Amino acid sequence: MSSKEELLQKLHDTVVAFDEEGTKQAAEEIVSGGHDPLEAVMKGLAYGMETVGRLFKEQEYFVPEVLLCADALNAGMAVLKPHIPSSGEDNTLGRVVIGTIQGDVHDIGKNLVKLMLEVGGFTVHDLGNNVPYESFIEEQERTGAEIIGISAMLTTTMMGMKKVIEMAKKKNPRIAVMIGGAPVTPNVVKLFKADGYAQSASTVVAEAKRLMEAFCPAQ
Ligand code: B12
Repeated sequence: MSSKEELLQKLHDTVVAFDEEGTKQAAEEIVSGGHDPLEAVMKGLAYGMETVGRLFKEQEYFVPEVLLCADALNAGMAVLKPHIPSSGEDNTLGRVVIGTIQGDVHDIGKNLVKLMLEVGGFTVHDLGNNVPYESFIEEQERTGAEIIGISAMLTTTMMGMKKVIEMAKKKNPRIAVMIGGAPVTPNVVKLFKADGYAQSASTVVAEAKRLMEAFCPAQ
């Protein structure tokens, strides 16, 4: 029987090696060993994807390899997610509409943010990736969500966030918009006049709670 640390390392290594079967096995061992599945997502799968990002930057990996790594990560997620306390009736802290902006298909980070918000007690309405600007506004109106969360991973598509923020504020200045993704910095947040930001999924719940207090103090 492998230790928790060994399994976390195995999750990392198998994502990097795009060994889908290996990732699945390690995830199953996390579950059967009674280890924390959320920790396994963050410190195993997501950590593996960070390494993949570095290899992509160093041009050791190219798009096909990265896609296979994403497949391995998703295979691990499929095993772990059902064992993480998920959304339901008791998710009452607030409602979030989330999506990756138009023109952008990166959704791994957005999916992790969604997971953390659900685990943290929020109801999340996920629009997926490549989401047209207007869809964020329409879904907020349909669901009455207090927060819109937008993800962008490309410097080009990031500019669309500014448009969605302007559209949302024009409709209702009391809707909070939080943004995130690799190219988003605190300066961008200021420039785009976003209300919230999280550099990683580990701080997103605290940020969403802060926004709820600032924008919906009575609730
Ligand atoms: C995986 C990946 C892909 C996969 C995506 C698979 C998928 N289903 O997501 C594929 C292969 C499809 C891909 C394609 C492309 N990619 Co790509 N990709 C990556 C890579 C390697 C990893 C991204 C990732 O998943 N990271 C792991 C997750 C966990 O981290 P994260 O996404 O940053 O998310 C965290 C935070 O940012 C934050 N967060 C994210 N969203 C949100 C939202 C909110 C509301 C909040 C609060 C927080 C938050 O929390 C998350 C969790 O901790 C990055 C490299 C990198 N360093 O980011 C390049 C990268 C993003 N890609 C890049 C490029 C250029 C491309 C392509 C144009 C390549 C090409 N020539 O075709 C295409 C574009 C396709 C498109 N139109 O979208 C560049 C972007 C450069 C730029 N500055 O614009 C990067 C930075 C690589 C590089 N160094 O050049 N890519």
